[in-house]
Amino acid sequence: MTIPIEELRRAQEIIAGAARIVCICHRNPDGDAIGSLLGMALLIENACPGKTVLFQCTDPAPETCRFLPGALRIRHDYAYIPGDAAIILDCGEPKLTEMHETHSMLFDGSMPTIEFDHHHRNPLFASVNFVFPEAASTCEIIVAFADAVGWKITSDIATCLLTGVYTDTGGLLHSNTTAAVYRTVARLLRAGARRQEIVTAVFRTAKFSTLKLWGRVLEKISLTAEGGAISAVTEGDFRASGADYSELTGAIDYVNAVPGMRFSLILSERGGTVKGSLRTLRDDVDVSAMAAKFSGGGHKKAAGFALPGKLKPEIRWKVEQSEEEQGKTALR
Ligand SMILES: [Mn+2]
Repeated sequence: MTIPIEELRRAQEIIAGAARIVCICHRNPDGDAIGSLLGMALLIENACPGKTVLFQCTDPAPETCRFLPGALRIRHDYAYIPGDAAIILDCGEPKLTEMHETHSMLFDGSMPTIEFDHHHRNPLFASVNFVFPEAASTCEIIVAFADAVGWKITSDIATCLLTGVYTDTGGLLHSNTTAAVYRTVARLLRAGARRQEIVTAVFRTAKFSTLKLWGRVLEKISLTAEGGAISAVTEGDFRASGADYSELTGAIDYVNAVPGMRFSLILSERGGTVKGSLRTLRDDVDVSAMAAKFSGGGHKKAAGFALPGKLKPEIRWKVEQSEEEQGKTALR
């Protein structure tokens, strides 16, 4: 991935010309959203003293990411002032910010915006777009950008950015873990990224309520004739386990582990919406196309959608005769 020089120059102009810069990531943020939000906000604060940098997300950082520097500075009350510029991170489309209706100035061209993203159906909605679908994470793009403009990546910033690289590659295990990803990891470790802090907080910590919720997910897996491993969690499951919605993150990788399946799906009930998370391990299945049928999106191997409604269980029973019984029937 090479950062195009013309876009780089325009982005620098936007940043130089703004007194306040608001960094925004998608609602219900994952490690890459939080890592890229914090990484970018701290990079600008360091490189451009005197500028006010706002950390904005509709939802707070998930608990697993609260150890990151700056995580507690995230607010959800951004109010536009003329002269502001925005940097939008890890958002495949405007509505993922959940600010598309309340803050139309972000998307109608009335304020300068820069976006960094790696979702392949991104409609390039910002004034300057750094969208690289071949990147495994948004954090990877930010590392390339910071190095291209010559911004210093401190140990704190490297820790934020490595979190995004790790979470979007499932701990460097997903098929999107290219040589470029390993190069980025090496770059961040040299910059002082505190790898073990990330491993402990993100991959080796599971709350009691999370394990209880995952137990319910695993208990309810069913396999469909179309080759799907499917599970569902209701509001009742969240209540009974004491888990919040964000604790479902990661459970899909277990559902996706059933051998021979084409895809996996977890449906989860959240207020009046049902969220679907899709994964596949196969090259000939595109789950982002499946998600698109339900107005969702994502990547070829990991995608999601949300539909208004509730979950209704459907149980099917049929009587299957034993071979012995069938034999008796045939003899009569
Ligand atoms: Mn991402």
